[in-house]
Amino acid sequence: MFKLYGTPLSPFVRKAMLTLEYKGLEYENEKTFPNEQSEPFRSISPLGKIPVLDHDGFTIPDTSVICRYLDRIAPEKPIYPEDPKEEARALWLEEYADTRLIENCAGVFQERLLKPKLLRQPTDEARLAGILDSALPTCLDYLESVVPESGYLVGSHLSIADLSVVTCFIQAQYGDFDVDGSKYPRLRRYLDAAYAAPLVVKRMASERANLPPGM
Ligand SMILES: N[C@@H](CCC(=O)N[C@@H](CS)C(=O)NCC(=O)O)C(=O)O
Repeated sequence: MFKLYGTPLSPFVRKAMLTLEYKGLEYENEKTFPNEQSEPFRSISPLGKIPVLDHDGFTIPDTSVICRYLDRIAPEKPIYPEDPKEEARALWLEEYADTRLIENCAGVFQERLLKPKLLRQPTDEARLAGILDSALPTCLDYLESVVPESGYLVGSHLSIADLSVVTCFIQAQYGDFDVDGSKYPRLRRYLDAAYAAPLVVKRMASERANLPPGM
């Protein structure tokens, strides 16, 4: 049995959930928030981060490790390309999404939605402007240069690259940010196709149905 510790509004938890769901693996979600300090949680997540996967008592943190593990034990719908160069490319895009892209997409989410609507804290307007005017456009320029005319980010199948990138843009959507198709036509087409995929439609419907009050 699989149990995933975390909260679905975390982009990393979403990435792990999308992987489990893509592979048709049933799981329970153990609601756990970032910075959970309890000793049992810290013992399975030494960095204090979500998500953590529990597979029949075997626990492992970090989505890069979790997704790879899931791919090894449920290889039917592989998310890591066979071809070494394609795999390297997919791993790079995962790394890019997990660092630079999420920093900015989650920043928009935090400043426009989480802080003002849920935490009742003021928006850091300078931070938000820096993201929207400079940091995020730099990411979008880069992605526009690597997204294909159609299809998946790498090769001819969905891969860890798609799961990692799409979860970031879903996060930004919660902060009322979406990609302008007149500036980034390829990325826009790619995201439209991703958002229409049953896997993503289902995940987003589940998230929206469980949004905390005020969000
Ligand atoms: N590299 C980790 C990142 C996970 C991560 O940063 N999770 C956030 C929530 S979205 C968190 O738990 N933050 C709490 C902290 O950094 O202390 C992964 O891929 O799972």
